[in-house]
Amino acid sequence: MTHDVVRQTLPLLEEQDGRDLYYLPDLPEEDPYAAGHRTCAGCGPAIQYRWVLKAAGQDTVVAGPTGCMYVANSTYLCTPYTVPWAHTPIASGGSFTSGVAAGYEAMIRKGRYPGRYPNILVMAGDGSASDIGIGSISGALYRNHDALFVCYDNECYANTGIQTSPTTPYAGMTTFTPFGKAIPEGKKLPPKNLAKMMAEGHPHCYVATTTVGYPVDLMNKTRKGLNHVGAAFLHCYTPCQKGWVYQTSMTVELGRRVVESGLWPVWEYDPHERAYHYFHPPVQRPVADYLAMQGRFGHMLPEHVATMQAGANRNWQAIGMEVPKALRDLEDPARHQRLADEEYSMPLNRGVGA
Ligand SMILES: Cc1ncc(C[n+]2csc(CCOP(=O)(O)OP(=O)(O)O)c2C)c(N)n1
Ligand code: SF4
Ligand SMILES: [Mg+2]
Repeated sequence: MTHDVVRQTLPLLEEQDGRDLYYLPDLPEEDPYAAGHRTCAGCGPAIQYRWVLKAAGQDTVVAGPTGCMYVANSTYLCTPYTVPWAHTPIASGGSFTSGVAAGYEAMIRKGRYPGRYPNILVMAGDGSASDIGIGSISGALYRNHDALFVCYDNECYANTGIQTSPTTPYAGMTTFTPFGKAIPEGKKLPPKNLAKMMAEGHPHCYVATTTVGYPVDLMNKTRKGLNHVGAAFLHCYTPCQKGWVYQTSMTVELGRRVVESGLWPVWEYDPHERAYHYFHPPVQRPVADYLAMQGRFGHMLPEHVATMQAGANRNWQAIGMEVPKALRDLEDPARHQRLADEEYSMPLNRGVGA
């Protein structure tokens, strides 16, 4: 006799007039990622882990490939997880999670697991999801296992000493992309567009991008990804305080500025409509407003800032937004100084004590 697999539907949080994209007064009380881990102060991935798991709730099984969020969260006999969690090798986040999903399906069908189908997710770093483990995640998406595959993107291999990864931005300094006379920008290549690769390559999957600057957006996309019957991929921007060198309190502010400067388009791909839905931020600002907050960009010369602005302007067009003349003009290197000497607007008071 086969048994039905009963799936859960998580309710979405309200987004009123776009305001709640920023603020979430009533977070769910449950905390499957509790206090007591050892990540750096202001760690973006830790914020993302907490919000994703709050959105997923207690009936959740989570996997974590090797990276900061494995090492800092799994000291012997000490863990912040109040739900089942497993470490996987860095290349195996996708295949391990496929196995968990297939295992629960089979056990429920055979009557060997009495509960509902749990929320199954993996949170892999950018080194894992966009590089070493991309094959196993792509395979899991292609086979359409019912699970959520999250990439927490701190734009470097942080745990092994801040080395460059495919998602490290142009001119982002890492220990493997130092700047000097031969290569003054540090990193020459643009970042790999991981989320678009996943959406274009697996058109039957729910795919979305988000940042730690938008808690409601992040939590709702987590729930949409888990509610989607089949595979879903979420790409989340998560600043790394240690690797990027910025004021500890600015993690969430960076999560908004990266969007407002056109460097991280926020969107959702709907597999039923086969269409992208882009978020159009109410503020458009120069890239220098974002770059100048971080030590990893301090070496940039005027031509590098101008190159970055040209890329951001292309992104604005790609998501269907006008590029204001003031931002077009900033494609001219003559409009810039060395980044270390650039002026930038101080963080706005958004009412969250920044
Ligand atoms: C096959 C393999 N190669 C290299 C490593 C060494 N290693 C451990 S953690 C890590 C960094 C992972 O980077 P990422 O996935 O971006 O996570 P982060 O450390 O940034 O959180 C590396 C390279 C490994 N564990 N396995
Ligand atoms: S090095 Fe970066 S990603 Fe790792 S714990 Fe510290 S802030 Fe978080
Ligand atoms: Mg990383």
